[in-house]
Amino acid sequence: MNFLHLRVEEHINHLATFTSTPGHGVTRLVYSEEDRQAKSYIKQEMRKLGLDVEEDEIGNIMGIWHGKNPELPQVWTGSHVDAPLHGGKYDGVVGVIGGLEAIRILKERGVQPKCDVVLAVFSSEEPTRFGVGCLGSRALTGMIREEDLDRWCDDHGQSLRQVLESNGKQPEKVLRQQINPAKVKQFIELHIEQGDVLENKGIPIGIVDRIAAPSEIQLTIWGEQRHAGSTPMDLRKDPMPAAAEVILLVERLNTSGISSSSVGTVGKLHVTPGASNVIPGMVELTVDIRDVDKAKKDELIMELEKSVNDICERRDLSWKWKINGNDSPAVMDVETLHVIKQCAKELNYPYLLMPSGAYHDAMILSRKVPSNMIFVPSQDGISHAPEEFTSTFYIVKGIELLALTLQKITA
Ligand code: HGY
Ligand code: MN
Ligand code: MN
Repeated sequence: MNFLHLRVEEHINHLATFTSTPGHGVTRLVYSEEDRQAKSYIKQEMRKLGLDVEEDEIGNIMGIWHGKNPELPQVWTGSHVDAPLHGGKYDGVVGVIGGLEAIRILKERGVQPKCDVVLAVFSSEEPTRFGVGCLGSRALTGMIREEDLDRWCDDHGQSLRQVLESNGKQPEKVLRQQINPAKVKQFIELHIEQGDVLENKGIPIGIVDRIAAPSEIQLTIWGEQRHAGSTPMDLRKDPMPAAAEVILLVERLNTSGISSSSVGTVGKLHVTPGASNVIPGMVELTVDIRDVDKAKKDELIMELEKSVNDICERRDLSWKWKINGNDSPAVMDVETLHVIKQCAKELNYPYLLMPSGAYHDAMILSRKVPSNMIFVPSQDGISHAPEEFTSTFYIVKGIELLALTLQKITA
């Protein structure tokens, strides 16, 4: 066990203590106290490593390692530290501490990069709070519109604009703080695979060639709130059975053969008023549908919306369909993908070219900057759960590959 292993474990275990559900996984909602603590830890570690630390209006953090010629376009690496509800210790964190330790490796080797190397912690990668993910990287790539500040709300009805203002931030500035693609030549994100392909094949490294994109939809169905006992079945306008039909439909459409690569989940269901002896007046559910094939994903969503209309019409219910996010799949940069392959060969690390079923900040950054991802295996393919685990043995391999790749593309 060498110092790098020890530092990786120290970072991961320390960051895991910043959770609002201790003992039940890592829950770290954006702009929560735990999110603030995690970011403050990373800023401290960046400063200890001699990086210049900056923070922007939406909470992205950039640790800058100045290169010999600051005029040259920068190379960025990094990921996120926010976590879903009862998530794991590794999602996002591996890319942040991995970037930190990769920079340390290069510094200890006496490497002097030609251009700046920037370690980024993107704010709000998880959709947990606002229903759509990657807010930090969307802000940096100019993908947040004025109306989004008001339409993206958390479960308390607080809009992104209101939460930013209550954190002393200026929402208008969020709309203007984009990176200049001419000044950033590359982004590379180290991340856990969050699936079981690498583990099943016994391969330590994944090199991502494309990223499936999500569509995040909020469906609200209204009925009539009535007594569960005295209301005859034929007089009910119960939104719950309608929601049940929709939930089954999401599964059926994604196993129907319309697309061979789509997946669909209803992860949230909120019933109002939520009493056992009351016919609900309102049901809200979220639909998350993803695919590497944009046309097929659009077809699935159109099909689903049409069916929701038929279900609600037949049951005489009203409904609202709110698309929070509707991203296009991302293709990774081919030129740097070959550099990563070359480096993996040099290190004698077997690797697999593969798609990512999960989305990442690299999906958003790739709209403006050539982007790539390096995966390390997830034990049993588990992620977004307390059982999420990736051995330090694999994380260190990912860091060494990231370090060698950064060294080559900044030489
Ligand atoms: O949902 C995702 O794919 C990412 O973990 N936010
Ligand atoms: Mn995640
Ligand atoms: Mn992630």
